[in-house]
Amino acid sequence: MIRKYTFGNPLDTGAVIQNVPEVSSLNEFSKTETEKEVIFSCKLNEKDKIYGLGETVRGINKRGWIYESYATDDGIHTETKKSLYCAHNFFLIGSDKPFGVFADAPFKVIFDFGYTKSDELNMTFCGKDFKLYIIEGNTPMEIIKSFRKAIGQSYLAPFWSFGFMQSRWGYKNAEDIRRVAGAFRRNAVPLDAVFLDLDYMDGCRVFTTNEKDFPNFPSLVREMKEENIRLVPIVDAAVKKEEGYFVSDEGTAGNYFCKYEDGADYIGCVWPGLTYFPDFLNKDTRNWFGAKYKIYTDMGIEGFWNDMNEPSIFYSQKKLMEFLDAAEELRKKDGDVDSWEFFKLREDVNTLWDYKEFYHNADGKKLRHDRVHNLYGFNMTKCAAEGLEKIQPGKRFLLFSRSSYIGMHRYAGIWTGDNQSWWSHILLELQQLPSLNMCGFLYIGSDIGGFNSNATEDLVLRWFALAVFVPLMRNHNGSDRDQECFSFQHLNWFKKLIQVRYRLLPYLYSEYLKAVYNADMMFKPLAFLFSDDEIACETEDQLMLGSDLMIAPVYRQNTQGRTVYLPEDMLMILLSGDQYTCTPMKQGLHYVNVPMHSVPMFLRKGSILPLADIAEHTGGVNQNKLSLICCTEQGHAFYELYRDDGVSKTESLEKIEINNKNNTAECSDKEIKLLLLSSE
Ligand code: MIG
Repeated sequence: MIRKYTFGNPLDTGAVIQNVPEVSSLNEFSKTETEKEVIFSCKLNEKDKIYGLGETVRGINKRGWIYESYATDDGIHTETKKSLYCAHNFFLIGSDKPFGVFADAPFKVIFDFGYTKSDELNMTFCGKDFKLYIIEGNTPMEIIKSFRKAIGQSYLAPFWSFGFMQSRWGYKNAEDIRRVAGAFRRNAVPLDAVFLDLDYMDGCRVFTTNEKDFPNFPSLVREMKEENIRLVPIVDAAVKKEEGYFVSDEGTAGNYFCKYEDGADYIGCVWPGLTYFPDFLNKDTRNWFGAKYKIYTDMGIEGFWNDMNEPSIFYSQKKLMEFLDAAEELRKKDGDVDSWEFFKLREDVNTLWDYKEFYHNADGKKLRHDRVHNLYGFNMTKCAAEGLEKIQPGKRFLLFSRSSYIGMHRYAGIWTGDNQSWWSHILLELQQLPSLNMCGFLYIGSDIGGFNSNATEDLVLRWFALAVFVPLMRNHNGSDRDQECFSFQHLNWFKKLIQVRYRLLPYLYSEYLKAVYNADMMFKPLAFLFSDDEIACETEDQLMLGSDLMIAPVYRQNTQGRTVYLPEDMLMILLSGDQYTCTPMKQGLHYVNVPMHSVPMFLRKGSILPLADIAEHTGGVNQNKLSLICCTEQGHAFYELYRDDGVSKTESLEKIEINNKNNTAECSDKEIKLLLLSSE
């Protein structure tokens, strides 16, 4: 059951697409109105847990911190941060009477989850036009499923985008791309895509290519495709301001850019220098910008990542000038500047100030950016998805974005931005997975090895052993030290880990499809399945992947393995390349040894883990030959495999039953050859 409560005269954010009955009051919260804000409060019982908020810092249980939903380009994701790149305003209170909340507002919303007072929840809307949805259900999963149905089916990523992908900010030319691709193929390390960062463009001008360093770009795309490697270019939100550059000219002529209050085009600065910002809240702008992706699809491109769409603004000319004037004033003091004056000056050029400087024309309505800020990345990526659908109807493209709002999950995935090569960020990724799933984002992932800071080999190896389970499996890096697997000592260990990914693909894509079609979560906290088990409910470094498999990656340095909590008897499987071992384990706490080249996972009783043979790219995965690891219960095990063509949007879903009774395996699809692996 969902109820909607409307305050003021809100804009349709596009998040909820189901008709929801309207109510005029809410009994879950008390309400306080101030001049500019509306605050909703409720009491928290000692044992209540709070789940959700998608891409945010800290644990799976969000209680005990204050979060600000306001898309922010911040590359230092420490546990004290309040905002990251996205605005995912859905959460649920898990108590005796659980309920979910979706704060549907395009401006800042503050979630104080027991931060100011440990037994109080306060939700502050920094504006007076919004919708508030309350979702009831008996269990967290019931609540999440109703919410997910209300916001619509999640984006379907192509099968190839579940392959391993390599990226780096620093591949400067076509030779770099060939070198990287060549290293993977020569060493038979599986790979499906290489990403192109800023350098493939001509001076960071969107929708161009750099002819000097990437001569004959389409032929490079073709050459790679022949190796079964796709190239995935970055698309930045801002457009270089430059007469004669077609995107700049068309944008100014068509009134497609955000404007100052007086109607002049707003100018900021990002990578290309001075830039305009497409007004993605405007339908005409969306049609125009979305159609531009054809420039790349005509060159053979099938995937994109949209960046800098919070939007990230380094500075604006206007603010920079004010800053320089202020600095000039201080110069008169001859270096004898009061510390506070100095700090104030340093902090003065910031994006927050600029968000109040420019306006959107949302199909006739003039809206100041800060009032609708959280919708920018969503609408950029929506326009890309809609553009791509017009360019090649019915085709699944890879598309993911850095910034997003709930609703964007129908159009694309996300990656979690500029994380760090920190051990704690392996755990952060794990903890973000279920929170993102709750908000509809299923095609997700973090930069393996960390984007900022220098990584060590053991960190990257351990990170891989988590990433083999995550839909978007991409090693990306922007620091000095190379972190491709061939940059370290033990390429063979990395190879074994990546091979495990390809063995898991039938299971992973199946669990992904199930989550898409059943409005389910691919990754669940243990608490959602073992709600009577107090230890399971507090376990935040293990997850359920689907309902049959538990994952527990190692995320600490200098360890041989880790302690794992089993909420029930399970079968531990250690996969490494084409090798595996199985160990039945009893309910309880165990220390398990995990070699650097191995991936541990735990299968529930009565379940089957189907494995493909190793392949060097997704096209080589034979879905008609599956090896089964069975954890039988009274001689019986079962798995329902979801499968489709992985390419087209038209539904081709097959549901295949795989049964194992008394050591004979059967499959409802007679084409599939089954091989029983021993779980002794
Ligand atoms: O200001 O394009 O998060 O993945 O490599 C940095 C360069 C801009 C931020 C993205 C990162 C990407 C980088 N971009």
